Amino acid sequence: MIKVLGRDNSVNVQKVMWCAAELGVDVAREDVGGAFGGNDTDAFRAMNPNGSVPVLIDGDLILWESNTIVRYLCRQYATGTWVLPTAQQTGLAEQWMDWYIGTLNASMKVLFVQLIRTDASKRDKEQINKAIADATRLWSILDQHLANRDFILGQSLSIADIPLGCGAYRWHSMEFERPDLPNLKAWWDRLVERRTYRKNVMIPLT
Ligand SMILES: N[C@@H](CCC(=O)N[C@@H](CS)C(=O)NCC(=O)O)C(=O)O
Repeated sequence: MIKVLGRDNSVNVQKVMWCAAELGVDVAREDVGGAFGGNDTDAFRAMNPNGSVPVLIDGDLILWESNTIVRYLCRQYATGTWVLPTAQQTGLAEQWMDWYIGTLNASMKVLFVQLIRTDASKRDKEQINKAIADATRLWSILDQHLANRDFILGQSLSIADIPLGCGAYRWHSMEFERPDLPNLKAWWDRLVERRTYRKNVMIPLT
């Protein structure tokens, strides 16, 4: 069976677990990283020299980088609407996946570290306000894109929704004054309806 190494409260592990669940692929997850440790051993670093989670093991294949793992799962196991029909659709899906990890993730990470991992007395308000402003500007881009679509590529959930969907849980669950982004909220509500999303992504923020 496919194995995923990584704690369930990691946003990057959540991408992989949610994607596998949507594809109907059985995965055995092992707690590694964070409070569980185990990601700084020689054996782990032989698999992923970065010492980070997730790591996926599928037969002889060992893969790290969450977006890459999601793409691999899709290429190898997708059926039905999860098979992207054209290079154009694949390009658009990957654009949104990489936009999350390469652009939006920076401000989301600051918010997460400040609001979840830092004691209230030690928070940096200036950093928080800047991160809210940056993230708002970026989530607004997705909000506009979703004005006439149920999901990021259109009618069906796809890998394009996976990284941003994981980030959207954090955006809608952390405590701060959130701007009104109705299309984004409606899309997030559609994700929350899915049992796979609730089970693999909506895990208490710690
Ligand atoms: N770009 C990598 C980032 C991986 C990463 O930073 N993972 C974090 C968890 S979200 C990690 O391993 N942190 C150390 C730990 O959990 O001990 C990916 O997308 O997989």
